[in-house]
Amino acid sequence: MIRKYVFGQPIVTNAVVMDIMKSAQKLSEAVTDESGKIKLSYHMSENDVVYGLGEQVRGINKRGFSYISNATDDPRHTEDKHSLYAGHNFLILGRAGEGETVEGEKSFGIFVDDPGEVIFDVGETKYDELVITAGGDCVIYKIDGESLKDIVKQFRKLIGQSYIPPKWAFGYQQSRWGYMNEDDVREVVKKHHGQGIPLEAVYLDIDYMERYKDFTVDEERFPDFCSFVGEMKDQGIHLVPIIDAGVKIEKDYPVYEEGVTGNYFCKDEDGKDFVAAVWPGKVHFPDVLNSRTREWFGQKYEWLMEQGIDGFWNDMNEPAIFYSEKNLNAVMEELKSMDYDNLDLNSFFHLTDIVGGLSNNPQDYRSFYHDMDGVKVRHDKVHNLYGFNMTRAAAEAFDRIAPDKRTLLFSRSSYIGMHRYGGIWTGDNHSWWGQLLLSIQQMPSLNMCGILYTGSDIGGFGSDTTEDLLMRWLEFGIFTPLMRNHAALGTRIQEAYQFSHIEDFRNIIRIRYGMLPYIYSEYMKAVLSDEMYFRPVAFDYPEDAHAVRVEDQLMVGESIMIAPVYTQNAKGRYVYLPEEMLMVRMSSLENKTCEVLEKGHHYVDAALNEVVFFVKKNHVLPLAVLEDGVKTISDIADSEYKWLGFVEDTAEYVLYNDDGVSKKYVPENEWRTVSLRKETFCSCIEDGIS
Ligand code: MIG
Repeated sequence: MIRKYVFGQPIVTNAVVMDIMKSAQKLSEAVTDESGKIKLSYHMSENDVVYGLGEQVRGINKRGFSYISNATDDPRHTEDKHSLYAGHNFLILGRAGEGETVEGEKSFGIFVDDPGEVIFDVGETKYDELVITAGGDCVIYKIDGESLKDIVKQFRKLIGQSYIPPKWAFGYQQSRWGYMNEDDVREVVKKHHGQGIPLEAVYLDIDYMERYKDFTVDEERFPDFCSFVGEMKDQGIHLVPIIDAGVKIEKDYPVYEEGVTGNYFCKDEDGKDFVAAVWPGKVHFPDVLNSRTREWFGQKYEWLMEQGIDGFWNDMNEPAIFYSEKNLNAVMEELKSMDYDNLDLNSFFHLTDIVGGLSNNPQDYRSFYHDMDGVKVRHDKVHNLYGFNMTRAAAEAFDRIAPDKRTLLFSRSSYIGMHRYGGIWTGDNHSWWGQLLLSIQQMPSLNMCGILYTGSDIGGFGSDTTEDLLMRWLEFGIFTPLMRNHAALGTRIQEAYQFSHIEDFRNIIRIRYGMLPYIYSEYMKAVLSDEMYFRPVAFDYPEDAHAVRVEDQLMVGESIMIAPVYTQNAKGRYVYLPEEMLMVRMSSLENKTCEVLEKGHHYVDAALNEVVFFVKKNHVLPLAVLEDGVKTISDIADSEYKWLGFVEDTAEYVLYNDDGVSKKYVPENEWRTVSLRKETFCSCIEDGIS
């Protein structure tokens, strides 16, 4: 059951799609404090668990820290940070059941629909208290359910169906900030495909543009973009260009000129177009919270689509600000007035503070305005909606431009509701082992919020990766819907073919392709039935006290559990099995062993080149049959499967498949059910049952 409570005069965010009557009762745990903010307080018993909050730092159980929804371009995702790129204001307070288990019926979900700053103090100030602080104008939804899964499902119905990318977007994708021209891209394709490593897409980062201007292509680097897109298509490769939020201020640049004359940009206090600086230098921000602007900005993507582009990533849309014109002027004035012949320590630190504080400055976010279809709103009140609406602008345009086709789209910043329009990637992580764990832990939290098409920069974005880190990260990345290797300019090159054990990389990436029928089926079923593709182990085993504490294993789809290795030099790891399962160890699609392990704690070996996962009892999964030299998804016949599984009595598997590009999704009553019986399924792998 969902109850809706309205405080003050909330802004319409479009986070939810269901019309719910507001509750006649008051939300008894809510109080309004002196400053007009709404505070919800809950006592937590020792074993209560808190799930959710989407893209955030720290563990699956969020208890013990506070998290602030305030979309921020911060490339160091360390444990002391309170905000990353998004506002995902949904959590579940999982009430402790008997022993240390988690009880379904007493647990509940809270969604705070407030696009300004919201603080979730999950037992940081007081270990036994959960305190949520929101602005005075907001809507709060409280969800009761039978189980953790049920609470999520109700929430997901409330916020609407998740985005579905084209099927090719489930293939392996390569990116790097630093591919400068056609030849750089050609080489990436040639080296992957030439080495027998499947590859589906190459990303174009900011350097494809002419001086970082959105919807332009640099003619020296890409002299005939349209035919280059075609040349890549002929090899099965999709090019995915980046689009940034800021529009460069430059005379005669059509997007800028149209934006000014059409009155499409955010305004400052004086009603002038607000000036900030990002990659292109000085920019204006399209006011994507305005429907007219959304239509205009979205339509700009058409120019690239006409040249054959069918995927985009939206960046810098917190929106990130390197500096604002106004603040920079003020800081420069102050610097000039400083007596730098005689800087004492206080003034020196003040100097570094004001210079360092130029970027993403809260004061700047309070100094520009949106026109939300007739209502003037100061940006900070709706800050977390910017990335959502930039992405919505694009998605709504795709519906007009190519209504029957799926287009790949994902964003850096997001708010709940954006999951209907696109996916997200988890931003600028680092090539650190701890960030691999963070990525594992973010996945189920994101799925709770409806964000299913997601993944992290595999290998790590910032810092130099290492061969073993990339290998382990790929072994986890096999399971993330977005499987993209991406790195920052200036870091060590990290395409799979750059390392000595190319064969292992080839094998690992081929395992992903072998598992595609499963990954795609499970993704689509999760979307079409409002379920989670990645789940904390406790969601499937709430009555298991050990399962409730598991922080580094995930349920993936209906049949399997994964326990990725995420530490340096490990030759394996401890795994907790909440029931008897079949352990599958693969060093390649062709080379696998299976062993039934009983419920309990195990030390499981996993050599650097091995993927290990666990199949639940009476569950199976389809594996595609891959020929040598498969280059892209389209090289795989999707009519013939092998079945891998643990059949003690009978197992049924619902296989979903479709053409992968159109929006004709197969209705539930036509999903294909495959039954396997023990008598016919003798070993853990069956060949060629189609
Ligand atoms: O300020 O476009 O998160 O993926 O490579 C950096 C360059 C801007 C941030 C994105 C990253 C991308 C980078 N961008």
